[in-house]
Amino acid sequence: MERSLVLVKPDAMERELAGAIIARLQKLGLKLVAMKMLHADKALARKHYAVHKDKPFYGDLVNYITSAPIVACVFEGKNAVETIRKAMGATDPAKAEKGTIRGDYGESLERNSVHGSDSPDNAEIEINLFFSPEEIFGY
Ligand code: IDP
Ligand code: MG
Repeated sequence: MERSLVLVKPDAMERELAGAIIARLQKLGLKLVAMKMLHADKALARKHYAVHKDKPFYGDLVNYITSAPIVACVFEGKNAVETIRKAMGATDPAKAEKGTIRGDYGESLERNSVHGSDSPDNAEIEINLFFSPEEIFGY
């Protein structure tokens, strides 16, 4: 069974959109198997965005995701990664279709409301950064 890590980013948290975003993902037939609110520290953020460490926006990205509390979730189901990526829409909200999370809620490339894992392998790595095995439920 495939899993994906979802983060509700600070811009969406500020606008009280966590529930709306999680509800959209639950309606896709995916199972919510772990969830927590946390204020990520720089070390966690740097690891989470390690694939981008050589990009010019890496520092800003780490500062942004650590700027306020976020909600982290694990969703499980068939094609969870691709299903969530489709529901999120394009990285840049200006290019994301209406009806997608970023198309409807995103404010800018940085303030794009949501993170979703980009592959099943990266999902497992990301999930392990945010959750211990006892915090993930099968039911
Ligand atoms: P993704 O979130 O759609 O997987 P990634 O390419 O993995 O997109 O980038 C991670 C995050 O970094 C994006 O969600 C976005 O907020 C931010 N980002 C991506 N490209 C840029 C950029 O060119 N400038 C500033 N921020 C960017
Ligand atoms: Mg990505």
